[in-house]
Amino acid sequence: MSTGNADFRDSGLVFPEGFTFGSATASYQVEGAAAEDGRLPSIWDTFSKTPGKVWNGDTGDVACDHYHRWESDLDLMAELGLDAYRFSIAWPRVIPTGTGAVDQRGVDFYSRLVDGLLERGIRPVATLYHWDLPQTLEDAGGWAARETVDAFATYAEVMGRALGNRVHTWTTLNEPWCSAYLGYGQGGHAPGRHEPAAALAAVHHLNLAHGRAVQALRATSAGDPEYSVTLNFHVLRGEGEGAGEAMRRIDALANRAFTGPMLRGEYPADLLEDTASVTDWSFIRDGDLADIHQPIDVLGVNYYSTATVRMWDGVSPKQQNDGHKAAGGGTAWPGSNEVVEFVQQPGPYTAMGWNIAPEGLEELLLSLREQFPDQPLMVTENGAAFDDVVAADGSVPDPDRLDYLRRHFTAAHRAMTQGVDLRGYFVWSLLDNFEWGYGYAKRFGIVRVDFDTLERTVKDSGRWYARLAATGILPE
Ligand code: IFM
Repeated sequence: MSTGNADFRDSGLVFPEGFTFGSATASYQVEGAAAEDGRLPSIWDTFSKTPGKVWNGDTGDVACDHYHRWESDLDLMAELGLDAYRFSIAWPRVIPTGTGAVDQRGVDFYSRLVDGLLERGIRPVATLYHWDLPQTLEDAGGWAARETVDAFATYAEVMGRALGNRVHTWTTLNEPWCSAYLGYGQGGHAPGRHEPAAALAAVHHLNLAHGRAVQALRATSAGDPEYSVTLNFHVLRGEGEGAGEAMRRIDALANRAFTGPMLRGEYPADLLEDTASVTDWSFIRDGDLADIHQPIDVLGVNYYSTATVRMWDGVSPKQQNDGHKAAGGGTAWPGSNEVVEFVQQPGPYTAMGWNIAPEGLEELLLSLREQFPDQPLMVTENGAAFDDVVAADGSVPDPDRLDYLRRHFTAAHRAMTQGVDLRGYFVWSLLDNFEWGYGYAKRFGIVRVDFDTLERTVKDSGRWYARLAATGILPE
């Protein structure tokens, strides 16, 4: 079969029966309706309205207008044959000031969404936190303050009671690395702070929020949902003398700072040592690690590209090609900023400037299997931004994205043939949407959104993915 520029012959790679083919979005990136039904500002509303923070001054005020178009968006997912939809809940819709009164209109929106998914045979995979912290909580200290953890646990209880009889999988946090280090250290993400010690406090409070939320969801969910968290792992390569040390340091901050407490119940000793000049970690209290270390059914893995690090001599102009170049001004690497640099990697690159390295996904999945042999895995995000061009007939041929996905699915399949327990794969993203600091300039969707008319058009990659979801056989 051939559609547009896409060639859909089968590769012969077969995914197992029951493998989940899904797609993902996040509330602030798609919903719009920023001031509707009682929703109050999140840190991303504030940040995007601060001049110079987001490309072109773009905001999530309208985004994809998914808040109003959710039914037709669900129809689109059904047309694509998705097994599951990974969405996030906007905390400031449900508890607009972060603590206190629940706005039932917000809860009802997600309840309708979940019912709509189930009616169409699509499993709801709900993330509690994909970066839209109620601004009121940030004003009280944000993730650097322990009180935010209590507020999050209460929010988790509210959602567990409301949706826990129908949600298939609960995910507590999406990419706490970004929330902590880009939000409080590097500053390229909301709330845009440049406080290395606060970034590390945020790491701990996010870890604790995860554990407390799993407990709260378990206590309140009437059904039998699965529990998970999604981490964006850094797959590292090293260069030059001391490459191993550079990789160890970044692995500790980026990866083990989360997997250590969540999956082993301890912070890595080298992380505490590397960061001793920044903080003494006295925000860790007795009992915290036991609270964080909750069993989860599936570990969510987000993967886009690799990163290459080397020890910095402290003299040459510092390279910082870590894939997060959106101006932040601060550092995402407290304790290692003056020691390690991120060097340019060989291409090819996506429109984000991220290198395309499908072998990194295979390597990551194998490494997680080795580190956590009994932990089932799920790719909760993988995809690519490219500068799509709409064809004269209105179709959207996106061969580069299609090729990116095909190669990454192949890599995941290779990992599975080597024994990795990978349960499913969510393509980022269902829709072109608000790409944080890049606004609407970067398109990740397998469905195009025209941001003037809000019209949706399935791209060639979307049709290719529908074929994969329908057959379980990777189209070439
Ligand atoms: O758009 C983001 C998403 O919100 C989190 N993971 C990475 C994606 C692409 O940058």
